Amino acid sequence: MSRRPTGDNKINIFNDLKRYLKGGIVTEHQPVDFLPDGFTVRQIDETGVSVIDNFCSAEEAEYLIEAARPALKPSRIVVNNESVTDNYRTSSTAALYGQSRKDKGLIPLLYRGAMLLGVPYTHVEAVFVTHYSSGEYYKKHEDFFPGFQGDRLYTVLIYLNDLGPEQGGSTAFEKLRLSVTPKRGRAICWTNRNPDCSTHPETTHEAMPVAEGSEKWVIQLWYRRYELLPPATDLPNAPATDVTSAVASTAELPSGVRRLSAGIGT
Ligand SMILES: O=C(O)CCC(=O)C(=O)O
Repeated sequence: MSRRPTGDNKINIFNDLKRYLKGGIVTEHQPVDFLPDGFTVRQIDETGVSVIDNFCSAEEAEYLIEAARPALKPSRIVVNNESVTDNYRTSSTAALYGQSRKDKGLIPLLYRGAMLLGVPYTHVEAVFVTHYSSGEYYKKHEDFFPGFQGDRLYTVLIYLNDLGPEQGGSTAFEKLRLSVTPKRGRAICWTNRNPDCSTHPETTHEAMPVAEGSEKWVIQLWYRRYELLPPATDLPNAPATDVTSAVASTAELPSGVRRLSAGIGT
């Protein structure tokens, strides 16, 4: 026998509707409501890498570059469990989100990455913006640490500026025969480690040298299987937007994403 809704239920639904029309159901984690116009997810053939155009807006990218610029320091890598500067990676890096600094401009991006990957945004590692000047690069590496099982499940790499085909700075995956040209707002993401702790060695990648007179800006988000950072307080409001194209997929590779016949280009 079906039960008629009670008056109380009607009032709750009405209140929820009012809150929704006023700007979304208000939850503690509201910024996830906002996706930039043209946010589009595509899988790149059978590579396991996805490309997300308009992962962030031009305004967000510009803001993050300027927030990072005064804080840049030589990038580091981990060798024998020690964090060192080395010719293997010649870029500069600024910490934007971690224990000591939580730049709120980054939080919507943390939410979007978490939403795509199905993990809470609090599982993200400290977040860095990386800047490459002319000639700078990061040689072949993986984003997981062999032998350490509690680490990075996923990488989301976000390009904050455009580079033309002659300007170098692409991200090259030699084993996957894949090269991605930086485009402002574009992200690429992939899995480093599976739930059974096995790794994805095919994701070896490198940042190719940036050509004379050019520069490159990126953000790396690494999500782990456990919480690393407590939730942020005083979250920013989601900006108003018209989402003209929501999550979509197409067989065609977006411009600047190339499968390589042999070797790696720039
Ligand atoms: O800048 C890139 O294209 C790749 C950066 C990267 O692989 C890293 O920071 O781990």
